[in-house]
Amino acid sequence: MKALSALAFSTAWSISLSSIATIQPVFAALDNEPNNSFNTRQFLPSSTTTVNGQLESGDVDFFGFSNLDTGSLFTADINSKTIDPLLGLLDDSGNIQAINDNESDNSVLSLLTGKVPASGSLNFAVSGLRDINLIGDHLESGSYRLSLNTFNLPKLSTNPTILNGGFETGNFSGWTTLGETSIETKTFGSNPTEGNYQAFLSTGNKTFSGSIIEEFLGLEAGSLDNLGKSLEPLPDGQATQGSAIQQIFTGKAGDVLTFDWNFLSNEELFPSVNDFAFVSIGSLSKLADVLSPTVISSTTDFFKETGFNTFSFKIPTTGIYSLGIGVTDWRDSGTDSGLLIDNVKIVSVPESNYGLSILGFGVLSLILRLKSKQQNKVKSISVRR
Ligand SMILES: [Ca+2]
Ligand SMILES: [Ca+2]
Ligand SMILES: [Ca+2]
Ligand SMILES: [Ca+2]
Repeated sequence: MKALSALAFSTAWSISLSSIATIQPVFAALDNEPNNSFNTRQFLPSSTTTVNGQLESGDVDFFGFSNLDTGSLFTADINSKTIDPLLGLLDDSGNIQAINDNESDNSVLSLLTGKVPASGSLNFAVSGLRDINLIGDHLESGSYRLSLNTFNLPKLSTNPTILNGGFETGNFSGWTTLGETSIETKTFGSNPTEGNYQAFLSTGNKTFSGSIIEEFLGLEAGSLDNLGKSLEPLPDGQATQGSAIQQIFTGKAGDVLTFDWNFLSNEELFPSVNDFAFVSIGSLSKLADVLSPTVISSTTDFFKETGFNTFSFKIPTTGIYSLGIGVTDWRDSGTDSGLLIDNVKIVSVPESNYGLSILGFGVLSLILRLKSKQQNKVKSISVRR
């Protein structure tokens, strides 16, 4: 993700703090050589959440975390002022599951997210930039900190109607969030469409895979991949990593939900890296993708944007609805896209009242016409006099 305002950073930080506040206190361990292969990995004591390590040229540090809560989500990141790191995730047999070199378009630090497997174990390898096979093919040398956080998907509650739809509280009150989300002002480079604040979602930094987003939003497994595949000609793409927000509310038949959105991207116009923004309410659909014809150059830190558009959905029957809005990388995670959201609202069109008011207006105008006729009669009488 691109440079964020101080406000955005503090918001993102407070959210990540609140989500990890329920887990154990931080226990730090030191990197202990030799730990240069999966088989000689350093097993960390239970409750260890941080490793302070030292990487040398050609060195790889393998670590094993254990006794984690199966099914909980995790973020693992490397911070360093001296090296350009790369982070690998391996399964319990040593097979590489994921690699991250740079967490976003403007950071060389590394970050991986996912779900703790049934074994309750996670295995990581810390190496230097571009060492995607984790064999020490790099010249980086310096200290780093590997941090692991685990947390559960947020608990959902139902609002009586859409709350904080314009984000004017300056936070995500009323919403649940997953991934890299922040509240932005006009300093972002694109003005809010309502008030002073808007929401921003990114495909860079602390993002989650499509399958975890689907679970978060209560979508059918594979539905994000299927939507992405419908937008490009090749058959094998995946919604690799993204962010989403959700609000569950009670909607009345005939009411219309609307919100404003602006899709931003640094991606080239290639179908194979067709990042997209989406909405789910009733069904899942695309808001915009990299190939959207309306993409214009951007006044934000992104290269291009669609500008603000308005999404509209008429509530078919009275009941509880889940509104999910998100953005995801497609196929790779190398180049970021984002989504600005503002002015989420429900426009009530109470049909019975509307009908009554038309009836009422009709009756009133009839009375006025009758009165007018009477007055005219009186007038005419008086004129005669
Ligand atoms: Ca090592
Ligand atoms: Ca890197
Ligand atoms: Ca707003
Ligand atoms: Ca991308």
